[in-house]
Amino acid sequence: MFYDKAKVFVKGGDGGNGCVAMRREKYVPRGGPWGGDGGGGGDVILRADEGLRTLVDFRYKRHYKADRGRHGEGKNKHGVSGDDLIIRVPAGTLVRDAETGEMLADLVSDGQEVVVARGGRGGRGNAHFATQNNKAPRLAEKGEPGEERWLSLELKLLADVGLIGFPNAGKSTLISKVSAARPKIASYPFTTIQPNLGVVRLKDDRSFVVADIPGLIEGAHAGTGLGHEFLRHIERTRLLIHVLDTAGSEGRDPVDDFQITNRELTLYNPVIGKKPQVIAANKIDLDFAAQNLQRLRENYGDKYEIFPVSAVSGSGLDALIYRVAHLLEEIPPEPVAIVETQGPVVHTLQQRFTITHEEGCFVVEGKEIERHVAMTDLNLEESVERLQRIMHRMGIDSALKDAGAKEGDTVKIGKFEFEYVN
Ligand SMILES: Nc1nc2c(ncn2[C@@H]2O[C@H](COP(=O)(O)OP(=O)(O)OP(=O)(O)O)[C@@H](O)[C@H]2O)c(=O)[nH]1
Ligand SMILES: [Mg+2]
Repeated sequence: MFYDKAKVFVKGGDGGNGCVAMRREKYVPRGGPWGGDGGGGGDVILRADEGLRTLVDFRYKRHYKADRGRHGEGKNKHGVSGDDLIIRVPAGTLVRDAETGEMLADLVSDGQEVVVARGGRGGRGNAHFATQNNKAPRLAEKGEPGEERWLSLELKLLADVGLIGFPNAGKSTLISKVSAARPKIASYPFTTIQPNLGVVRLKDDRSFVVADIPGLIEGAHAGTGLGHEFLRHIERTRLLIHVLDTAGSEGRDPVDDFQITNRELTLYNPVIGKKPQVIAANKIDLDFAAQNLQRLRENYGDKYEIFPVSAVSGSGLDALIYRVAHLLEEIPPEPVAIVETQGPVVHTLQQRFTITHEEGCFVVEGKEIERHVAMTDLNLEESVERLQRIMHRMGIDSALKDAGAKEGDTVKIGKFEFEYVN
């Protein structure tokens, strides 16, 4: 099976900081705290889109960040929330956390969404922290940092277009010219023994997937040659490019070749035989090609579009692929059938924090506490005091003691470093 893969970095927007402000107005003596909350950061969301077929876009842009929340302001003014960032991916994309391999979503149907990085909460302004004892707290939270992670995206490629034709007609040469696929090319039959997939990307951003399969010969439907084994790979394509050796360089006649190949297709599977086809009249650079092109036009010109091309020199290929892209827009994609659908993603509850110890330095790690540290303005004494209360509540104090922390030892949590006091 062929997969298109991409690795992208996503980061939710940071929350805005809460504000420390005191009410100071005429006629309002000793006003209370008046600092607004920061706005929440935007989420990064992946959304399945049936109109997209490949992950090529992610080769060019790999970093995605949602908007941050604005900071809170005085007069209790709350910061505006950051906008979510919606990234469109093809329907059928599997989304995993690149580091842990955890499956986050299997985006099957059009419009299906998954939040891959949450925006941070806005920090609360000092208005939230007033108590009986402290009516004018100089204390506010910083915004919570947005979640960030690397994602691995994986898409089972379904070919939109199949290349068919006799061995040596130039199918692999053609796919190598219009896509990044690099199949083996040689002047003997059955050079291709495995199908190749290539993504064709047009200048106007449209893209489609082409399958190059081994050549078909007479009797292919009954197992002669190699091609029959691979015909199933083009069963779900929407259109076929019938590649002909217009020069008849093997001593055959392209007018006959066209008929023979089509007969084999229909005998193998009438559905494939009925797929729309365009003719790539290849090897137009060689002698006799012009004559044979004329004959092809006389025989098939009224039923099929014929594109004279040279896969080797590249001439005529643009006209062919732009026409194919246009035709594909009129043929709806086959619905993506994915059998093993994952249920909703369940996050396992993790141990809240861990403590490691090295030469008088204790390092506390854990998402929750690190988040609290990130949200604390370490320059504000009251904020730090509040952080200490949180650590106490989470049991970090006693865990440090159990781990052997003594007066004067250093404790590190994220960027926060302090001396342990008993
Ligand atoms: N002169 C000329 N030679 C071509 C052209 N296209 C392909 N060839 C040559 O034809 C030979 C066969 O090309 P391939 O691309 O391997 O043909 P294929 O259809 O993939 O063949 P199989 O994999 O065996 O089915 C190679 O020697 C190519 O260089 C063309 O436009 N002009
Ligand atoms: Mg080939």
